[in-house]
Amino acid sequence: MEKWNLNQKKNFLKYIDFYLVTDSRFSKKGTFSDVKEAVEAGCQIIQYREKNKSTKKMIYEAFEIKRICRNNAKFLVNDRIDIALAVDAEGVHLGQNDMPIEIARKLLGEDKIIGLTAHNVDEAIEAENKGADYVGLGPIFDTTTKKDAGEGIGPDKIREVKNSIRIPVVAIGGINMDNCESVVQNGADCLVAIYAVLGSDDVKSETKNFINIIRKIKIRRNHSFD
Ligand code: TZP
Ligand code: MG
Repeated sequence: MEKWNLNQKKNFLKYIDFYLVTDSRFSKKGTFSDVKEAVEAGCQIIQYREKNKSTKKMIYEAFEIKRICRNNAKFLVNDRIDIALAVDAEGVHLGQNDMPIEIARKLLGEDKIIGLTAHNVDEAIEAENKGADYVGLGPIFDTTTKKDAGEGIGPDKIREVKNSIRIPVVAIGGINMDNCESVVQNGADCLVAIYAVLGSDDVKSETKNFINIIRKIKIRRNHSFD
């Protein structure tokens, strides 16, 4: 895997649009197949997220997912700094109750991507001030994928958060093909859709559908700012 520097990292994050988070509960053909298909479709970030697997199993799966991503997608690990370090992943995604970001940054170094979950403007500003590379904002809509996610905050909140921070905003939670337009229209830089992609019959074409619609709306959105 190519090594990169801080500027390359920041540049990469400027142009993200669709981000896949794995979830073996919904996978029809297995997580490796999901990742392969999403990367083939042009997905730029894969986050390995598993809540109930042994560390040994997770290390094995993380190595394999990193291999599948190669130079075509960045590979992050949810929560588990130890696994990210063990497989030399490109970063981690942390929740509000995970390892404090200052400590995670010391362990991982400046070149790694650290994303932090935020539910509101205050948490987003704090995440930026503490050195997060992007904010994962959500849940935008109600979702059953994450049981303790709470109620959807609504797409209007994305604009509020976008107006308060400079780092990219990755929207997550209950996003599907029918509501993703409002998410991007309200300023999201990137979005995650777990069930909408993994629960579909064709991960590759569903990923492509998301990427196409996100890019189309971004072009329209950018023109309307002219
Ligand atoms: N964090 C906030 S909502 C969520 C996570 C991991 C789950 C999103 O899943 P889905 O299926 O796209 O609603
Ligand atoms: Mg977490």
